[in-house]
Amino acid sequence: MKKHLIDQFWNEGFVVVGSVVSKEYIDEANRVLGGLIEASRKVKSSDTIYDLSDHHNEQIPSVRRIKAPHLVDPIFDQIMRSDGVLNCVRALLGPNLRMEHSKLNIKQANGGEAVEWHQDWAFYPHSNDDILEVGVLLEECNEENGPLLMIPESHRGPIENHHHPDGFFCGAIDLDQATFDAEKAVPLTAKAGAITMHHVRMVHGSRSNQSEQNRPILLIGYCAADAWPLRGISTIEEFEGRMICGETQLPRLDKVPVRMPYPPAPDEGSIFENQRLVAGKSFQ
Ligand SMILES: O=C(O)CCC(=O)C(=O)O
Repeated sequence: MKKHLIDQFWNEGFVVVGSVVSKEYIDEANRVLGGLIEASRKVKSSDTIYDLSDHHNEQIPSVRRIKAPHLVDPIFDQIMRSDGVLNCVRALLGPNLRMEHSKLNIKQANGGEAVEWHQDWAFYPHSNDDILEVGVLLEECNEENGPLLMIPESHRGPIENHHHPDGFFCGAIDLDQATFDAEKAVPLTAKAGAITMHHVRMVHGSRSNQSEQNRPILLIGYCAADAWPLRGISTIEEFEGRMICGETQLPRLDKVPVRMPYPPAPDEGSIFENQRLVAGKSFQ
C-alpha cells in the first residue's frame, strides 16, 4: 500500500484503496450472493445465516445481511485471505493478524436500511486498538446507494455513548448527545473491487438505499494478534483458530478509552436489531 494511503488511514481514520480484489473473485462473490438471496425466499425468519428485514417475504426477499459469510461459502474466505487485502491490512497492523468477524451487508435497492452512527470499538473493546474493518465493495458504491459515511479523525476522539436512556447497550449514538459534527461526514465511494478500511474507533454510519442499485459490502474485522477482547474469549482453540497470518501473541495493553457494552439490549441481536431501540434516530 502506498505511503500516502497509510498516512491517510492514520491521520483521518479511514482510506479507500482501488482495484484490490480481482474481477474473478468479485464476480464469483456476486454469483454466490445472488443464489443466497434467491434461497432466502424459503426462509421465514432470521437464522444463523440470514439477517432478514421486517418486510422480507417469498415474493420480494429482503436480506439485510449474510452472517459470517466466510463460513457460508469458500469465496468469501478466499477474499478474506487474499494477498491483495492482506497486504493492505499488514501495512497498517503488522504481520500477525486475527479475524474478529465477517459479515456481508447488502443494503438492497429501494429501501435497504440505514445503519445509525456508531463506533465498532463500542461493541468489542480490546486490550489495544490496532483493529480495523475492511469493506470489500462487491458493486459500485456511490452517493445514492447508501455508502459508508465516516467522521474524519473521530478515531482519536472519545468513545461516544452507545447506551439507551434506559441504561442498556443499543449500539447507536444519539446525535443530541454526540461530541462530533455529523455534517463533516465523508462518503466512501468507489468501484467494485475497491476496499474501504476504517479504524475500529471511527464514528461511522450509512443512510438507507433509495436507489435502484444494491450496495453489497463484505465487511471483515482484522485485529493485530496482540489485541485481546475485553469481553473475553469462548475457548482458546476458537480464538487461535481465527488467526489469519503470522503468530499468536500475548496481549499488549495500551492506554485506550473503553466503555463496556453492558448490560446488553433486552433482545441482543445484530446491529440492525439492537439499533431499532435507539432513542434518537439520525437517518430517517
Ligand atoms: O453496512 C453499513 O452501511 C454499515 C455497516 C456497519 O458499520 C456495521 O455493520 O457495523
